[in-house]
Amino acid sequence: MNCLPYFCTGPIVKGFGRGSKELGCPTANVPLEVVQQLPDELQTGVYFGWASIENGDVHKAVLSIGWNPFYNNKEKSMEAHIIHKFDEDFYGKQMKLCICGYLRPETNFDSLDALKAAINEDIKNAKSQLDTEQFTNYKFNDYFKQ
Ligand code: ADP
Ligand code: RBF
Ligand code: MG
Repeated sequence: MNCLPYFCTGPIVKGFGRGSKELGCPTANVPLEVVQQLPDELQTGVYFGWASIENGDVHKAVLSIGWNPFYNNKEKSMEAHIIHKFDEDFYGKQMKLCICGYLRPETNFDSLDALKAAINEDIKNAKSQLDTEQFTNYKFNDYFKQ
């Protein structure tokens, strides 16, 4: 995809409240306006990249962009699971993202367990991709500096 890496930012809003956190996979959601500004070439699907909160440390992340076929959402959404253990929630804070690469299309699953397993696989793939020379340098991009 020509538009990658793609840098964007937005405040963190309440998501669908489906208990992603309870699944061990909290996802920081951004407002619809931010989703609507994504370039058309950025097809829906699961991505890996880098993320920071309020210009803090830059962490690895997996992102889901689209309509979540498993839940049949009406609105397009973008949510990021940051691969880091935070001590508290950060609703309202500013998230910066560098979307680096595409992992797979969004799919429907037979069960929540199957979705969870796919997400765990995504996290594994994201970690190893972001450790490669092609993607590791974006962590230090000026975009993440104030
Ligand atoms: P919601 O439906 O409101 O998005 P989630 O269950 O997806 O709720 O939890 C998301 C919230 O959890 C985020 O907005 C953020 O404040 C918090 N959070 C804590 N740790 C993380 C993390 N590692 N990645 C993403 N969000 C996290
Ligand atoms: N939702 C889907 O319906 N299909 C998917 O393939 C899918 N993949 C995801 C991959 C990642 C890495 C993440 C963080 C979320 C994904 N989601 C997907 C969104 C998921 O349904 C949403 O985070 C729920 O809130 C989880 O309970
Ligand atoms: Mg969420």
